[in-house]
Amino acid sequence: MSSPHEEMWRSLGLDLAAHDQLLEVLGQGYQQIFLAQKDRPQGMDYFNFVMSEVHGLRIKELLEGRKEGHKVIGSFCVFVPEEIVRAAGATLVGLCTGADFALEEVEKHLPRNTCALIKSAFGFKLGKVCPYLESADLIVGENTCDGKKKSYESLAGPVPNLHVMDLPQVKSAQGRELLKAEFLRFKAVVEELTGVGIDLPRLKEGIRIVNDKRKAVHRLNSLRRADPPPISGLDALLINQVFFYDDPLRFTDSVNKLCDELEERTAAGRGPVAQGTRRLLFSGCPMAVPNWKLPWVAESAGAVIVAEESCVGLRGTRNLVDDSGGSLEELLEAVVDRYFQVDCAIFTPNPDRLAHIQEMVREYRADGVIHYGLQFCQPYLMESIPVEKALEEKGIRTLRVETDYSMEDVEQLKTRVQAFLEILG
Ligand code: BJ8
Repeated sequence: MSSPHEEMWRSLGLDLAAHDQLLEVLGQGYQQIFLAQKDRPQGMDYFNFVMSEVHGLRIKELLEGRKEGHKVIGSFCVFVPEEIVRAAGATLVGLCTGADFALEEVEKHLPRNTCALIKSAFGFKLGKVCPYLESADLIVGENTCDGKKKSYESLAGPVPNLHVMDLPQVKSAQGRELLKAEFLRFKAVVEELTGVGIDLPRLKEGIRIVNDKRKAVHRLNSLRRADPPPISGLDALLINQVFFYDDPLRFTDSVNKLCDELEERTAAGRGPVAQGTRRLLFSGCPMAVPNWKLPWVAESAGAVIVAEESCVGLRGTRNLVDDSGGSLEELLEAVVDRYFQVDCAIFTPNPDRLAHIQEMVREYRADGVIHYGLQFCQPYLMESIPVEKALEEKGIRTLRVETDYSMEDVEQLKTRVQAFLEILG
């Protein structure tokens, strides 16, 4: 049956046959992983709807917004300051990087030993299946890991509207200066694109919108500290993923409504699992839609994920921007301060991340940590070794997993996760 959005996808230049295939696989995976869960909160209906229309109504909405002059900016990283984008009346969207696509074509541009996340970005572009990429007026790349920074040189061919933001790798005064300079350069690019000059009231409003969105997910995360948590880790991950696509005001409202329901569930001691179920903290590389493999394996094995130390999770959302400044300059400094605290593994050294993982284990009462590293991801795989050592020294059981987006290792992962849960007792 043809989709009501077919014409829109055609106008964006998508490969309709390939895109249909992608949606079919996505739909089947969603059914099997999310809809098959028992006793989900009613508030998840909204997120089911968002996912069912993630390439449909949301794209239509963005395109209609463009007709009214609201530009769309796509990004691959949580270092892109959404506050500046909102201040200019534009919308920031995360770009699809959670599934393999057009691998053969991708490997003509990238070495085989490139992480799946970077390959996915290329695959969605070269395979013409990402309506977000094709709807964006500007795409922002960032010099984070070596893989990403070098791959943007190649991506600039098929993506001429690419702006590359340089980023520091050291948390020093010079590092902060670089971040500030790059944010100011980005602000100028956004102003030119939108024709909007970012002033104090505009930036204040942008900060308010994004802070509210982050506060809503903080509220959701806090509720997961209960035993049993009132929501599965899979559903919470999904919300953290939708964070990157949805209209921010509607998202904030929907998460807060869901949290009202979760508070009631917590008061009634109700949750998707029994009290005393083994609680896991996930830590490591970001999991973009539709990368649900490892959380699905873990929760199917009888554990519950209570938090994510990830850019699609608390690493990406923790810390608000201080909005008390009375001048544009002060607010811009506050934006820089907030982002400079993101403890991505590209920073060297990166002690804050280890401290944050330990803090999260305590706060979320995790019984163990699963460290998730994408194959060929040097920063997170390198960091996983000292992280595991430090956690184990403190008596926190840790399982290091290195995987990719294929389903080939599912059985092996099941066995390893099961054995880990047995060790946790
Ligand atoms: S701030 S984590 S979103 S860079 S998995 S591409 S690191 S080789 S994604 Fe990230 Fe920004 Fe950091 Fe967060 Fe490289 Fe690793 Fe691939 Fe990665």
